Amino acid sequence: MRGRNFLIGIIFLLLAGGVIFAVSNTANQQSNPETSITQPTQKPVGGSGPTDLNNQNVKTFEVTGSPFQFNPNEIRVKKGDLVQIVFNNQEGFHDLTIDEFNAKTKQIQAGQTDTVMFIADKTGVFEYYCSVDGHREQGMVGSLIVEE
Ligand SMILES: [Cu+2]
Repeated sequence: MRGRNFLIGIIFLLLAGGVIFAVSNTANQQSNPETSITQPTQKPVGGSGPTDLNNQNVKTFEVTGSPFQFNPNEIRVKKGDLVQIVFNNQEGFHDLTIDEFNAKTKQIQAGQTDTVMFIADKTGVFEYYCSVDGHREQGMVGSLIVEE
């Protein structure tokens, strides 16, 4: 009689353990999609840029390059903004450079994309340009306007 109770006890414990395991497993599965949704939005940061994105106001711009212009050729931000420029090269061989913020994409072929990030920590009008030989002189420039 005692042995039988013991056995029932063991079985009960195993069942209870199995139920707890199953419950915690489904709980994990339910919370997983949430974390995989929030993670990408927290790290759109590519390449060389500041890593502490907390409390930063991220402004993202898509700029396309072609011979010999940028579109748009004017970007307006506020001082302190974390600026992300996604440079899409449509035609030719180009980059996007802003000397004052040490921002520079790779020089890329048509169809390629590169992204730079920087903090617009000073006000003024700054030129972004293509640093491939002669392109700046041919008008491949734009204005980054940082307002107070
Ligand atoms: Cu160029």
